[in-house]
Amino acid sequence: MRWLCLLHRHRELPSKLKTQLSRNRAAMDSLTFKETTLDYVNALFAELWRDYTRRLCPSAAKVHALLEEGQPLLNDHIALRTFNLPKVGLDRLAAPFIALGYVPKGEYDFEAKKLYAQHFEHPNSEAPKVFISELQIGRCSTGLQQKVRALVDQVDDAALRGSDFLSGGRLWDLDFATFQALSEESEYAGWVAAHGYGANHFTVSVNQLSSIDSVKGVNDVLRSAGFAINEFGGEVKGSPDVLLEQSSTMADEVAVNFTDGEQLIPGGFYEFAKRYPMEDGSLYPGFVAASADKIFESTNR
Ligand code: OOG
Ligand code: NI
Repeated sequence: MRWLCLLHRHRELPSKLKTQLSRNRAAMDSLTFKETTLDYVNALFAELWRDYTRRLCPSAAKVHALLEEGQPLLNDHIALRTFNLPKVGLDRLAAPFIALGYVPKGEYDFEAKKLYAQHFEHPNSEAPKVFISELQIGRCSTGLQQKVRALVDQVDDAALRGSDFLSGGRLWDLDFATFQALSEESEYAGWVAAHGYGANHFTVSVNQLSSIDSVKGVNDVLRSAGFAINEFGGEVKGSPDVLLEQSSTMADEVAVNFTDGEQLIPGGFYEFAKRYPMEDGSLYPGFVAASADKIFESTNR
């Protein structure tokens, strides 16, 4: 197989080799694997984007209108949320990304929020990073555990095969009182219970922007357009010292159908990230737990 990898670097194949290769479909598949995978990655993110803008963060279009400068905005990462029960845990959400070549990179613990998270990167740096967190329900009250188990018990395991569920919303029925009870103990638990699966945010890469070069600058543009910026722990989270600066809007208020009627609750938000180079010159690819802790608050009204 080694020769195939070498060929991969040489786009122009001698015609004799081309003929040999075309006889061997497996070899051709392997040759185009990289491009094909990125197509699948893009298709998955397109689906996540469609759901996010329709259901969780309708104001995303306005954010784009304010920041776009000709080329499409680069998405630094998305974030997904879940409960740590085996049927729906972080690993289940990660599986479709791993199948596309994503690799687990960093681990993060959020003591007070009782959350555990991992981030995933794709070998192709054009692919956005993925941040997945899960609520450690064993660290929560018995009441919360019972409520969350009752929701997840409604889920057919087959619903989490493939990747459609990632932008499929809620897989269980929920009444408003249960949402309120969950939110009282854990704002995060209420959010996942109400919205189910979908990108909680997309993230504009501030590095790409040419007319605005700072996260603070992005905040100013958004504020003057009427957006509320997440001020928990300050309007800019992180610093050049930790190689990452971030900010976010406060989540849109969106209508959710509970079994006993529709209610307006916080949905998704938009994030902005500026990455700084490491010693080797490449941009820091990870996350910063202290900053992430404050970004979570974007859904806390
Ligand atoms: C994730 C918050 C963390 C980041 O960029 O640090 C995060 C969430 O709100 O679910 O996205
Ligand atoms: Ni984020």
